[in-house]
Amino acid sequence: MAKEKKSALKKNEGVSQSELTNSNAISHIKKKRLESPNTQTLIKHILNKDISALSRAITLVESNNPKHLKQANNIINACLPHAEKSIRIGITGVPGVGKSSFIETFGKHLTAIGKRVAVLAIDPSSSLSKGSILGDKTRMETLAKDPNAFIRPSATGTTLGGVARKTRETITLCEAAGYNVIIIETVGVGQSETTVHSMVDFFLLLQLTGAGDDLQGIKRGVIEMADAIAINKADGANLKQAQLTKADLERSLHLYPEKESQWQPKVTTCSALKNEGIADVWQLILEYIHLTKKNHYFEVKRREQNKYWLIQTIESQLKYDFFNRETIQKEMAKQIELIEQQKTTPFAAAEYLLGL
Ligand SMILES: Nc1nc2c(ncn2[C@@H]2O[C@H](COP(=O)(O)OP(=O)(O)O)[C@@H](O)[C@H]2O)c(=O)[nH]1
Ligand SMILES: [Mg+2]
Repeated sequence: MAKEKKSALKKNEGVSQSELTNSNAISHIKKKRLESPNTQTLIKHILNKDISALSRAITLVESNNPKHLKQANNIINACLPHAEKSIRIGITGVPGVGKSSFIETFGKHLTAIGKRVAVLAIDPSSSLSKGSILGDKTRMETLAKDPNAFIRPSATGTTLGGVARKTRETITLCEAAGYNVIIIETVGVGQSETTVHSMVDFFLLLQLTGAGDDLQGIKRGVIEMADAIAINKADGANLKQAQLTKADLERSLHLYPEKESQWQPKVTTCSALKNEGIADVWQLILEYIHLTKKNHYFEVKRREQNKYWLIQTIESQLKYDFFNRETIQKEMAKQIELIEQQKTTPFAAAEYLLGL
């Protein structure tokens, strides 16, 4: 056994081989691999719908290396004129409601009718729990194999803002690569719904039967953002209850103020597992697009979103630049100490730091 191990030809099945290889060499190769593609070649291949070029460009967008970011910016600028010809859909709902299962069935429906679908995810918790990504990948197994679908697990980042910016840029890249339906999944917690809402045309909330809003942890704000609510798992013994929940929700939606889009949010039932009611959701979205293109809300919203992202990007860049300055880091610590000793106030300290 010991002798066998020494042979270069021996392959250890199921065992990581990395410790047998020079890790410096690996990182060198990885670096080269990331650096080597020429910007113009990448752009050309992305516009030719080449998935590996698209993936590589997204990796550049997600990188924190300034050189990669510069290359990413050049690619995005070249892609921009080719983007925007898509329908962007945000999907939210509490963990376990069936978002991934829904996207799998919905995505298959879309590719079957000739659409090219890109699925992105915003999950601020994904850097903490890798489990959810793994779970999603297996739930979208058939869609992942579909040549007309592209699934990209969520970018990891230190802040939701960072992840969001990367997702925005990834949308542009996907659109330039010819994907005409972009689906963005978010977990139903925290701020991520607002972020996703600010980058999509249509916002879909998945709900479960029975339980009230409070029980499902859905905030009023999220219901207000929804253009449609689909009650998932409307199958088997659950079907009747789903119909009741639908009527309930319809009643409560009427109490919300009219939307700027002039669209009356719809409630529907579906089963991602049984592929029932899925095509209806797509019909709803088409109705919405038809209405908002006719009343021009569609373009207005996209323009507003662009403005929002401009301000957002400037704000986060300014903040980043400020807090990363060496003098600020040094002086900040001093000022905090002075505040603790009650020798200065937070406002005076802020004024002092901003003036440096
Ligand atoms: N009965 C039924 N179960 C479903 C349906 N959709 C999803 N599920 C199940 O609900 C669980 C959570 O689904 P998943 O797609 O991972 O939810 P996510 O956390 O919202 O992405 C899984 O066990 C699914 O098989 C459905 O339409 N009907
Ligand atoms: Mg999921």
